[in-house]
Amino acid sequence: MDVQELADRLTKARTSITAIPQLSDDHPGLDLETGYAVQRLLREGRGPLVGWKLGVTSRAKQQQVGVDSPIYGFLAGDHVLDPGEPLVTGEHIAPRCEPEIVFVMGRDLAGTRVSATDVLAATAGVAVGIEVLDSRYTDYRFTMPDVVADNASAGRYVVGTPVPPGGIDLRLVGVVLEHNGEVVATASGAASLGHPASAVAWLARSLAGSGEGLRAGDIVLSGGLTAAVQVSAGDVVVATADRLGSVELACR
Ligand code: 0L1
Ligand code: MG
Repeated sequence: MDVQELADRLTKARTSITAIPQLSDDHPGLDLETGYAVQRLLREGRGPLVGWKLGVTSRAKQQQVGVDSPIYGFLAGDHVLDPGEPLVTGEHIAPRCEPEIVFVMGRDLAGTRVSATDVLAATAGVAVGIEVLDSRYTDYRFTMPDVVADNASAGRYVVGTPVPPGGIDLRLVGVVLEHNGEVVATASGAASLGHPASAVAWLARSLAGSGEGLRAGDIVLSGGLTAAVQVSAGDVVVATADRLGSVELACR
């Protein structure tokens, strides 16, 4: 399998805003390891990483897609939306928004034995965020290795104002997702692997497998807490979390 050629297909799909068939159509042997090898190649030319995203962190979603593990992707500078900056939907293939609890790392954290407690101790702040997912595959048809190769459908993200994590039980943080003024989904932090910090600990342990880790200042999207809503120009999405405040994303 030519991993570089697969990465080139995905980069072309992203930059030309044109969906492609899932890679596994041509390569039924595509496995998760190869998917991550493709994903690593996508980082080239994207500048320094600003952090990471977790995907498929809820048990419901894992069961739905028949896996028992989450996945991760990278965040580069061109994924960031500043607060108040609109999402230009025409820059994406089929954007969808989901609410997340976001971690801002206060110090480096790496190793195969990182726990949720270690994560919380290394966290400078937590915030509510909105992730914009954008699959490069036609009609969201993909296997788990395909979606790993496609950087876990990373599109853009916006983060609210971080607060220190001390004294907040992130499992119990209630989250409300509004789409054009209507509440479309609700959840609590426990939807992400039982505790958002457990999801981040899984990420740190997984990165250790390729000799990487979390660095001070990294942003980590700890996993969508509700189903994602499809958005188009003119829409407004608001994510609100107990103790963490709100973040709004206007689409044009
Ligand atoms: O953040 C995620 O959960 C990405 C994986 C799911 C793939 C998708 O819905 O595009
Ligand atoms: Mg997400």
